[in-house]
Amino acid sequence: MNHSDNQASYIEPTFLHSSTQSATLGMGCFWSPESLFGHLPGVIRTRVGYAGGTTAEPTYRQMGDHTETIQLEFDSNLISFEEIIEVFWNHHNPVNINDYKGRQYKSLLFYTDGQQQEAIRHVLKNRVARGQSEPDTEIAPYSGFHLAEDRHQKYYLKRFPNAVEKLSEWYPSHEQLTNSTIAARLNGLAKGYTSLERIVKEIEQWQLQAELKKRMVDLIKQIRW
Ligand code: MHO
Repeated sequence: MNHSDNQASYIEPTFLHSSTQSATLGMGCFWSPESLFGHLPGVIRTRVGYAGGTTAEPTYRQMGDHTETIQLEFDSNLISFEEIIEVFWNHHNPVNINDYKGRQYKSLLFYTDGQQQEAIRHVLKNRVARGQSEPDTEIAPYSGFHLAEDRHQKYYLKRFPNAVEKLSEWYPSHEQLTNSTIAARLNGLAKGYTSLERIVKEIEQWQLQAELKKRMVDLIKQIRW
């Protein structure tokens, strides 16, 4: 195969993981939490969007009764839903003082099934046992997700044009960049949650051909931040 062929298909998350779950979370402006979760090994994909409301076709300017949310796909063999929600509660203040921006910045946690619901109960119980207060988070069954505009996806990564330019060799479309695991990690790096060294070490563990991993590492080492 020619090296200029579309290599992105080789690193689509579904090729790497067998046991995937999703989580959808609201914790204020969605830019930072996308970086936060994107840096965690086991997280396959991060996307930002609007959820929890009834307004049809929400946009950033007109999200109606929706909330800014992050949607994660993760490999539950590598990181559990419980770990995800510990990170969620440890990294935002769920109290929405004076209903600031209405529902836009609500602390919101969705579950997709009974197991996730049970995991939430368990984490809440442990938190209370540790003396932490009951968070003022709305907990609800998952009811859908509206993908936000491209400019909001991987927001901090996009502050670095050279990173976006280098990644476009592997991920030519917005959609591919949005869905990319590497872009999620680098979005975490752009916000200071991880280091290039940690990302490289993680890539070396991935179940991919050695040649592809080498090319991927070479590419991200060329990025000028
Ligand atoms: N930091 C922005 C919020 C953007 S976030 C996508 C602001 O100060 O308005 O809600």
